Amino acid sequence: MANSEFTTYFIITILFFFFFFFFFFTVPSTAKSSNLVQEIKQQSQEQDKEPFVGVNLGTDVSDLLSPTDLVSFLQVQKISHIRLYDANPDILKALAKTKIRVIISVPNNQLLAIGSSNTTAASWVGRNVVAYYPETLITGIAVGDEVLTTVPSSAPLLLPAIQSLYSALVASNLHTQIKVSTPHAASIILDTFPPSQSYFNQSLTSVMVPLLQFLSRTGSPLMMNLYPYYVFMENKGVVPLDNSLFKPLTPSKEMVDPNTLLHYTNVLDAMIDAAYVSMKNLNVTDVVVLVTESGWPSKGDSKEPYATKDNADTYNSNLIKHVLDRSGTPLHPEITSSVYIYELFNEDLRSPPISEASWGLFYSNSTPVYLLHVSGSGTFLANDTTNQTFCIAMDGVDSKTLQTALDWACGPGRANCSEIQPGETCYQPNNVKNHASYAFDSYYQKEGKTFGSCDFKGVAMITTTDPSHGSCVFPGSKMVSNKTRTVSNSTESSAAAERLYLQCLHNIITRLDLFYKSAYDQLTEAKIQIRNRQTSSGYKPTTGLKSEHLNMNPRED
Ligand SMILES: *[C@@H]1O[C@H](CO)[C@@H](O)[C@H](O)[C@H]1NC(C)=O
Ligand SMILES: *[C@@H]1O[C@H](CO)[C@@H](O)[C@H](O)[C@H]1NC(C)=O
Ligand SMILES: *[C@@H]1O[C@H](CO)[C@@H](O)[C@H](O)[C@H]1NC(C)=O
Ligand SMILES: *[C@@H]1O[C@H](CO)[C@@H](O)[C@H](O)[C@H]1NC(C)=O
Ligand SMILES: *[C@@H]1O[C@H](CO)[C@@H](O)[C@H](O)[C@H]1NC(C)=O
Ligand SMILES: *[C@@H]1O[C@H](CO)[C@@H](O)[C@H](O)[C@H]1NC(C)=O
Ligand SMILES: *[C@@H]1O[C@H](CO)[C@@H](O)[C@H](O)[C@H]1NC(C)=O
Ligand SMILES: CC(=O)N[C@H]1CO[C@H](CO)[C@@H](O)[C@@H]1O
Repeated sequence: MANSEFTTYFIITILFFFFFFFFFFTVPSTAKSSNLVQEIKQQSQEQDKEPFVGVNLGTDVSDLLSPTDLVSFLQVQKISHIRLYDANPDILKALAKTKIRVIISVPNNQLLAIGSSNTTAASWVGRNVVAYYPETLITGIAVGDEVLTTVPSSAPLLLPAIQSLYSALVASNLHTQIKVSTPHAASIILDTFPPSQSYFNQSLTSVMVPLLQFLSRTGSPLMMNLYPYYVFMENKGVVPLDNSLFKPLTPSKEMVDPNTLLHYTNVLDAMIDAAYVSMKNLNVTDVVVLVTESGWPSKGDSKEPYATKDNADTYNSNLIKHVLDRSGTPLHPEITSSVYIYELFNEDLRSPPISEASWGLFYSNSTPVYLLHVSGSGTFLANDTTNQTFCIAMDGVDSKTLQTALDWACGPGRANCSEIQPGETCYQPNNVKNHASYAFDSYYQKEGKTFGSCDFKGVAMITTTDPSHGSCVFPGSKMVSNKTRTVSNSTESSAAAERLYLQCLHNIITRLDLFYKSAYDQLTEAKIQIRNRQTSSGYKPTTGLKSEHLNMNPRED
């Protein structure tokens, strides 16, 4: 980071501190020994065993929400884990008595002070941890950020700083609840693909060996900032975009590790396994990888054509599903790494390139940058726009096939098709595609948008664009309908619905059989494919992927 940029950031941080200090000084301090706190603590310890998705909270934002609004926003979005790049006292105060767990950070510019004095480390812990815990559920201290690659001159201070902070936690008897570690750039690992041949840059061995031994001894995670985006950008032509975005791949496109014959369907898993292999090379096998940053920018200049909302949406949606699926990695299916998405808000104050200001899931006013597709993954980010998905008919499907699906939806599918009857608000345009879209969406919403309820034998697709038009409001839309019905009109419509139902029924009886049979066939076919995939091993490996400096723009807060 350039000096001037750093200075700007520093000044802004100071300003924020002052701002929050004066305005939120009056937040009442809370009683330490309440039952609620005990309860929350217990719950948090149980929940911490499950893999989770958290978010990074960078504050280079011109109009950041106030700490209390921020915390309400996190709660509404069901965000339960955050990482701060500092130990912002007002945010920590506002998090009190919530179930939100937080990793706080020692900025790189404080390493010198903390690494060279046990007293400074102890007072840092007193001021930033003991003062808030357990009302605020601090779960970890990230000491510096990408120190070994961005400020190598501070490398000798890293372990002393970590150890002093740990000692201070021990003195307060908080070392079992709060873990100390340090986030690394992916570039400390060389030869990421195939993962089985990865190793830590040997120039760093003298730091990595004692660090890993510390992590192992204290049950702390190896923190890694892993960006398939940069791997893709620097290895275009070698790493397929789909592979970076967790999209399903044809077997020929999967990366196969020639030494282990493990199949890698996505770059992130390969990067995580590379970390496990690198640790094993240093004889450390009991340290878990925690992904402290991962994400995809939604906007970039002409040099970053893949920084689009669509790709960012795909990456982050698939990332969330991948973590919550708990399927681990090919090498360690039993361990699913938790991931902190980089990042919650677009940080408009970050300097160019444009992508630097475009990693957020939300704009700073808390409106979503794009609509994630994570329904079916529990409640995480549920009140984002994730519920505003619609099911519509695909383009380019012949009308006969669509009609069959439409008949099924309005008949046995029990979709509410009253609005697509003649004279009703969604009747126009009067074509099978429009009517099918309405019926599909009705069915999809009625089924709670579960996985598979928007398929209709492959002729339906999920969209985040509200298909409502004119006065026609789709079932999934939150728009308020403008129409006012008279009694006679609604009677007419239910009569019409009945007519349609009867009309459909005779088609259905013959077609239903076909529908289920074909669904069954598809299922059988899929099962056979899965079996084949598991037993075959002869896929051609992708050529070796050299992991250069993968994280090009680390934060240095
Ligand atoms: C800090 O304390 C540890 C033991 O807790 C000790 O080994 C180390 O020498 C101390 N460092 C300094 C700089 O005082
Ligand atoms: C390994 O680390 C050293 C020291 O930080 C650095 O100079 C070198 O470029 C790194 N090697 C690679 C291949 O990244
Ligand atoms: C790891 O263990 C092997 C076998 O015990 C040993 O030869 C090697 O030196 C060890 N490596 C490190 C970094 O401790
Ligand atoms: C069907 O949809 C219409 C219009 O949205 C609504 O008035 C009606 O109550 C719905 N019918 C059922 C059975 O849900
Ligand atoms: C989103 O949809 C799910 C399932 O339909 C529902 O349980 C949940 O309450 C909805 N969330 C919001 C915020 O509407
Ligand atoms: C409802 O009416 C308002 C004002 O007439 C219009 O702006 C809005 O688009 C209408 N909504 C729908 C769903 O038609
Ligand atoms: C209701 O029906 C009457 C006559 O059948 C028609 O004139 C009127 O436009 C209808 N209203 C709506 C909202 O469709
Ligand atoms: C971003 C967003 O849609 N927020 C909404 C979440 O849900 C609450 C209450 O249901 C609304 O008030 C927010 O506007």
